[in-house]
Amino acid sequence: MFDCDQIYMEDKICYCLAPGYVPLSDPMISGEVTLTTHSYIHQIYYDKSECFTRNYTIFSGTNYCLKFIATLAPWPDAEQHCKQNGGHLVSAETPDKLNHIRLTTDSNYPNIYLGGFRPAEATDNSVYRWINHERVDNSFWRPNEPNSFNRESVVEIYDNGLLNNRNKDTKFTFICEILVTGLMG
Ligand SMILES: [Ca+2]
Repeated sequence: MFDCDQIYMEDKICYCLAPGYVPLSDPMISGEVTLTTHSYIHQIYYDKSECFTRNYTIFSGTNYCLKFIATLAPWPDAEQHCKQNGGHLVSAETPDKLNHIRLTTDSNYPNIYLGGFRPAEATDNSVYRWINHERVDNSFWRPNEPNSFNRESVVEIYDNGLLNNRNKDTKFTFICEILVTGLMG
């Protein structure tokens, strides 16, 4: 998590608006570095009871719960749906979390959106981040991914359990995540 610049409440949800300062090297201006500010909204935490109320899948010993959404939507609409349900598209920061995501998938849908994207400031196609701004681990990708085919810029989990980048306008099902206070029992 970042230090918070602003915190505000909306309904029962507490949001933190944090800046990410990303150095952009311009090849035309050799040796110079400019700073651009990008805002990322971070949900803070719900009470654990929200996972039950909203019928999310629980993984004991974690501080999150997940839900597979069997609705086909472009990636931005999928993220909007998750936000309206108290969270975000899921971030797979660790191998354990990726395994929990695999357990949440539905084999009827071989392509499922997760909360990974190529940041606008990325100059290298191999740099992807999760919604919470952590780097996507290179070992999670399918062989030869992420590629640069068809302006692909967001992350799906494929039926073999590895990641692929896709064009954000393609309609897929998706997995939402809610963060909770404390660990799930
Ligand atoms: Ca791809």
